[in-house]
Amino acid sequence: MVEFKKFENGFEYVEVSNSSARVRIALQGAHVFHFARINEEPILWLSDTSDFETGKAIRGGVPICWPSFGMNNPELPQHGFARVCMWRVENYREIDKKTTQIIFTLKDTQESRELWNYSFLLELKVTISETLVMELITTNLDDKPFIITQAFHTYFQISDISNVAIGGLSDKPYLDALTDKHHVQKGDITFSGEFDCVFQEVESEILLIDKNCTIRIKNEGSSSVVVWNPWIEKCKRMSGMRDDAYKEFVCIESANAFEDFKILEPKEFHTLKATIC
Ligand code: TA6
Repeated sequence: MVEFKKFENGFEYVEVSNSSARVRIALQGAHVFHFARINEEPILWLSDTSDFETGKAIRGGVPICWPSFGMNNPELPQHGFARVCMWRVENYREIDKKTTQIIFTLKDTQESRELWNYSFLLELKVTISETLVMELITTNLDDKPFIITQAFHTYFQISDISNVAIGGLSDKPYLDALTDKHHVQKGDITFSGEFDCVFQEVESEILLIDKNCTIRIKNEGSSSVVVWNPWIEKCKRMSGMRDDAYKEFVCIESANAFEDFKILEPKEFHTLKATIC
């Protein structure tokens, strides 16, 4: 079932439910802000102080960073502009009783061209079953090539930051964004302070190992993964989250960031795909 809904302030979202799971996706940013299997706890973290406000990114869920990740393109706002644009629902269909697919699109506007002077089509295909699959397809509709960096900046709900480990990144080179230094990861990641690292050359599955469950993240069309937790001090400075919210989430971001940028020639397209199960 696909239902078009609004919060009291008029902020619009789509709720998709089937016999496997339920998701909620805001039209602003095509932002998936809820995903839970039926009778289970949410897999995505959503800040309980996040405002659903026009022009402001939702804190939690899956912000889409596009056409620039972080400050990879310093001429654009942090994480680009797609997360605060109004997308359109293009199509939806029930594949079977357990699986629903919905497609959102975003095209360039006069406003977007003032920030980034290219013509493009951006599509987000979300397939909902016990697994959440997100595909972000960028097509260059311009007559000149463009460069993108991007990410599904996914916030995962966890029992407590002290309980979790992240597997699948051992032996991968990474840039520590806090020190701007390059290292190689040894073993699983655990957290005891602020963490903001960009892993490169990642082809394998990533595991988010919590006390009572393990989530698997498989990325395609991407070889970079960002792992982020703000920890105590940065959390206090962050907008849209409680001071101790850092205990409740970790971001594992399916990306094309830094050296993993993509150049698209006219008419070319690229798909970034993340499968969460
Ligand atoms: O992906 C990690 C990161 O770039 C952090 O450096 C960080 O502050 C964050 O994303 C959240 O960014 P935002 O613009 O959503 O506040």
